[in-house]
Amino acid sequence: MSALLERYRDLLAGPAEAFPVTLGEGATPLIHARRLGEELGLDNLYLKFEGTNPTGSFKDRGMVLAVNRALASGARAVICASTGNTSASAAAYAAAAGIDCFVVLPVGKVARGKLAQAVAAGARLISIDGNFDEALESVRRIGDEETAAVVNSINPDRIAGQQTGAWEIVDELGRAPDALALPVGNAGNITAYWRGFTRYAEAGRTTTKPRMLGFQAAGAAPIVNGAPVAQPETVATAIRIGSPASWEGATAARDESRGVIEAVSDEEILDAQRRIAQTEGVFCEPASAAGVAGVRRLAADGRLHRSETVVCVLTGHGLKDPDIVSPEEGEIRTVGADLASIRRGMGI
Ligand code: AN7
Repeated sequence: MSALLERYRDLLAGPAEAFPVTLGEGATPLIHARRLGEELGLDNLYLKFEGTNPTGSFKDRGMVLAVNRALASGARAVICASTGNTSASAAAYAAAAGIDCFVVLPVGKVARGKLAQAVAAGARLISIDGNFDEALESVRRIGDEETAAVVNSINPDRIAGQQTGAWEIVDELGRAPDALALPVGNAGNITAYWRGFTRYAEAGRTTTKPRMLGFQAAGAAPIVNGAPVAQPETVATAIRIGSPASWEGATAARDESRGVIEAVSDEEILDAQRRIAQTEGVFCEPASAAGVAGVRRLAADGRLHRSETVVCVLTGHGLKDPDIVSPEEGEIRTVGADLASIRRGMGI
């Protein structure tokens, strides 16, 4: 029984509905980032580290609901398009449910750890000579044929389950933060968080709602540009998406919350990823660092104030994409096995 879905049953599900499939999702740490906050000029900066979810990303919050409901409706298989994390999550939950999982992936653009997860869980991988947007278009059509339940965020259960991230933050802080920052790819998560805060306000569990701060990679920034990007490119492969399915949800979140959706460069993303790890010990994947890169800019130009409570959602674990930080030549000192050589290697 999913403890996450049980905890928020009153907002998510009927009283008698059963959720037998669980991997222990949710209840992720909200870390007060004092050292990083000092660097950025923010006294109340928090990191919601979604990398501690069972498959290492926020996708598990919605996948647990989507797969339980697919199972209950008699589905024998699920299918998704993915830049990596959705496929890793779908593969794991489908395995736990005892049903098949098909994943359609953009060739050569899925991080190694995510591929390994899908393969290990026994998913059937279909790699296409195309990008995520083309993969999702095909999956929509196959979904219409009803051979497999689609578990991309066009499935409303995915967005519904992902609201739990917002609810956990309010429950833990005792109120909504002043601002919430996160990366934007297919735009499901920014849609889900905003819906979650709004739902909590309606239920009387918060009196305020945060400004929503969404960040796309500069080479994959359709919402910022106001037009789809035919050939999206970024080092943050998770958000290499040119035609987001939840475009309107994202702009509604931005406009209703008086927030922003801006672009950050690959260089800013990778720099933020390193600073998060080196100041807080939290290793997230590149896409996840986009929110922190954006917050750094907003704090620097005075659009975020020192005293404001800012939560950055770190959407996925750094171990998923180890190639991004493989040591370059010279970063590892190779020395003899004797103490003197090791001391020299240490520089003492
Ligand atoms: C780490 O797995 O789209 O804006 O197919 O893996 O809700 O799409 C992943 C997206 C941010 C963007 N951070 O979230 C997929 C996929 C990480 C991600 C996003 C993704 P959305």
